[in-house]
Amino acid sequence: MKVKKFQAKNFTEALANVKKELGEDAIIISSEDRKGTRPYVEVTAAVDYDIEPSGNLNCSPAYSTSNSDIVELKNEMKNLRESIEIMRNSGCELTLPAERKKMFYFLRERSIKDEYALSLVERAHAIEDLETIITDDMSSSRLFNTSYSGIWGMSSRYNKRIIMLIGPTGVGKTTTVAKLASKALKEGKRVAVIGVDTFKIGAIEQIRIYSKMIGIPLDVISDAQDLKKSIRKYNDRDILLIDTTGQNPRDDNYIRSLKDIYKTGLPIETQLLLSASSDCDFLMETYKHYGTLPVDYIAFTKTDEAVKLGSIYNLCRTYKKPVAYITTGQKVPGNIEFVDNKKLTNLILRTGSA
Ligand SMILES: Nc1nc2c(ncn2[C@@H]2O[C@H](COP(=O)(O)OP(=O)(O)OP(=O)(O)O)[C@@H](O)[C@H]2O)c(=O)[nH]1
Ligand SMILES: [Mg+2]
Repeated sequence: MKVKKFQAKNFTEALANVKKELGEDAIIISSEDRKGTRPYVEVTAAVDYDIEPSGNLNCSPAYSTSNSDIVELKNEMKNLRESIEIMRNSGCELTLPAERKKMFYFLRERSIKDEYALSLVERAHAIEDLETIITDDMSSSRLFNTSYSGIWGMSSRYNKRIIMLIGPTGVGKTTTVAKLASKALKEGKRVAVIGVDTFKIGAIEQIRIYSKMIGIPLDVISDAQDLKKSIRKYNDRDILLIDTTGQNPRDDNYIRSLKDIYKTGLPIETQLLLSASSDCDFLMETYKHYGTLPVDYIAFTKTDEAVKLGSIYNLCRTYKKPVAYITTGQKVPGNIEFVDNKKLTNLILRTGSA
């Protein structure tokens, strides 16, 4: 085990130095605020080195160890590793002052990642400050994109909006296309829907039923070339909504077929739909795959089912994408909200389901 002291301006910086030098597996043993004209934080961290496999011990000529000695040694090592693992999982928050520790647990309870919770706690003096800080963070993630022109705003270059919804299977793409189409229609826009047929049983039927119910035209296409024709056909429409079918994002053919759509050079706005009720690790992993496509916005579905919404913050902060809207139930039309950052923050900070 290697133990080392680190000094930095604040805890977050010290933690970053620990990770850089000792790696992700390092554990924090203690942390102290050093006062004075130039205050700093001193963190003591340790890392457990990998122990050579038992084969090396067995053939060591320097000691004559019996089998039972080796078994005992192995058990001790196992126990030691387990203790270290427990310490690692119990985390560095234990060294935070009481008020900050309370804030940290408050954030963790809402599924905000530990490293983000630590950085928030570092910036907040009291729990009441979190709302402003998180709202600011969410706003800065919007700055990484061209400003969001509102759901029906037109870009200056094009006189129509072509919006494609992508995302994991069953996340709510078709339902959301129907919600968006109804809303646009209600607001006086000329709308059409394009369904990408992947021969999944029932998929086209579902969007066909919705289109009929809402009273808008539907075109079913099977590849990128068809899409060009379809867009020409709907030249008189303000909003074209493209419904895709979710497939395994690890499947190269699926991602390739989506990439082909962009190769047409059409000004497609891509909204990645993710279910707010999914586990945060799953969402992060999923984003990595879809993130190879030109995602413009994230939209979170099923927020009504989610108990904790911290993953919205985690996703936005990690991938620097703005949230276009959230969906809040199965009802069509309705159950869709175009929330601003303050409202999103309030949702993230709330406890339990809404
Ligand atoms: N609770 C809840 N359910 C939703 C929401 N949005 C969609 N659903 C439900 O989720 C299920 C799947 O919705 P779909 O719209 O078919 O999902 P999809 O992404 O089109 O699925 P695939 O086309 O198979 O990839 C349906 O039962 C919807 O009613 C929501 O905001 N809240
Ligand atoms: Mg669908």
